[in-house]
Amino acid sequence: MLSFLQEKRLAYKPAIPPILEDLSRAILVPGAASALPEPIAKLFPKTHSARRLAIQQEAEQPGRKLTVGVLFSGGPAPGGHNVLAGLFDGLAQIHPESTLIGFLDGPKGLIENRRKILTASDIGSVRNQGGFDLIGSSRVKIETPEHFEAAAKATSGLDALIIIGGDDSNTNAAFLAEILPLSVIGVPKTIDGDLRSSEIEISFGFDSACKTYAEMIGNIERDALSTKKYYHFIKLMGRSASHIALECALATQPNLTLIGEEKQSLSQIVSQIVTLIEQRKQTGKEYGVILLPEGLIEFIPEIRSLISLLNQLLAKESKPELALDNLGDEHRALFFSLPEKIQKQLLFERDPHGNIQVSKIETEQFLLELVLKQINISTAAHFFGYEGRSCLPTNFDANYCYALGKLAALAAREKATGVILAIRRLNRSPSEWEPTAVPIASLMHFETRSGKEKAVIAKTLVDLQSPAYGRFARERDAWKLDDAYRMPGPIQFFGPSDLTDSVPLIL
Ligand code: FBP
Repeated sequence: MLSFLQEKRLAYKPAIPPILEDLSRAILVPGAASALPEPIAKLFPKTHSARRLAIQQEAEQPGRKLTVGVLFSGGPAPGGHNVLAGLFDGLAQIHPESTLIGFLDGPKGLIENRRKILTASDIGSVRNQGGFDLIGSSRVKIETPEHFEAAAKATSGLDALIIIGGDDSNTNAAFLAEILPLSVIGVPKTIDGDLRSSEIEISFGFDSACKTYAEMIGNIERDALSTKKYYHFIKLMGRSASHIALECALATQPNLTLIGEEKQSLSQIVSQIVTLIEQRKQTGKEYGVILLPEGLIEFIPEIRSLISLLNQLLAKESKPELALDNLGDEHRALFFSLPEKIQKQLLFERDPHGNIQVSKIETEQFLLELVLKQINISTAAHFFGYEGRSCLPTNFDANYCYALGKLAALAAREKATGVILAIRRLNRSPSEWEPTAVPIASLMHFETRSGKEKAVIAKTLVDLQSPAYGRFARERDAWKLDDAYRMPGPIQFFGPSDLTDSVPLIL
């Protein structure tokens, strides 16, 4: 049985740009083509010349019965079910006999052709709800000729395949668009906020996840103020980039927030923390709150170089011990100087896309131990990650996702392919949002993954020149000693729109 709030949320009507209200009167028109670097263009002969698409009002378009497949890929992000809802409603608007097929458990289900026709009652049960559970997800990479063949079989007869995923899943989408004789359309999902470009202002899920973490951080700040006894080390999910840490820092103003992109060495980080603790002690404060992004460890220059070498060696050696034998003296010394737990975690299997699984590395514990070697304090370590990935989406994410779903239906009718959907002007009211679509290949670069050079969508890191980082850098010193803590409280769904419709601070 649903909770009272879940039921109330089922009835919420997402706000979307007027142009997406009636898809029979909208079309997509090509804009300027962006020239791609030769090696990328070569990999995408079919879609490299795809143009950015803009939406335009038109006279009523003839309806076309569409059969569209959809899948979630990677970690959950709040709002995903609303992409399905927008897509379902959009397809029904285009033609009442259109069909939406969900591939079960993400790319894995696509390869195995496990599917489910989504009905009005299925969709009705997940409107404005968190999670991806209606059809599930997985992190499987579609890369072998057998995978591509299986995907082609599973999608035969479909007009379009919509892939709702992060950077690696949309990389998959770009390669599928090259070989499948149907539209392959990407939707930017990830709580990490690292799938961004001039067109993709933020991925969906980021807002709800950050607001969940910010609520928890605010509660811890109040606890710290009340009991005055612990230093809380809080690691925040978000993979390599520190967008979540930056957003949460702006929302809660803790005493210290480490930003990976500042690329400090391990000793600089530890001495910064120790200095903070000493200074606070002088003012009589023996407690505090410190935020760190899960990807911090990847940015510490000496560890970054160790991880990159390990990635190469682990891609070649079946046994991690053999990889260790081939580390040079310097890297070996560093590796064995790390706590045993961290050594093991650095060797954990890479994810199917070749990424180190930073969420499994206990960086908060590691830093805390290094600090405790220099100064005596009472500490508590936390990791906020999975708690934020499947919560009820904020109005921002519910609206954004529903709009993306409707845009996906339109893009399917317009036979767009090899593109990722985007909505611009997200910091304004939904009535002013600008739907668009950009060629996925235009977001790509080459990167070493599993020991090989591969074309992948570049992860967007925190820009140290951005206004959001600038504000953080200007204000953070004042948060060190004064306890300027802010408690944003839980996500609000009812009440004044300043509370219910706020947008991510980094926008
Ligand atoms: P996506 O890129 O798939 O959206 O991943 C989001 C994320 O939550 C990361 O922040 C985190 O590092 C990772 O998933 C954890 O992965 P898993 O769910 O496999 O433990």
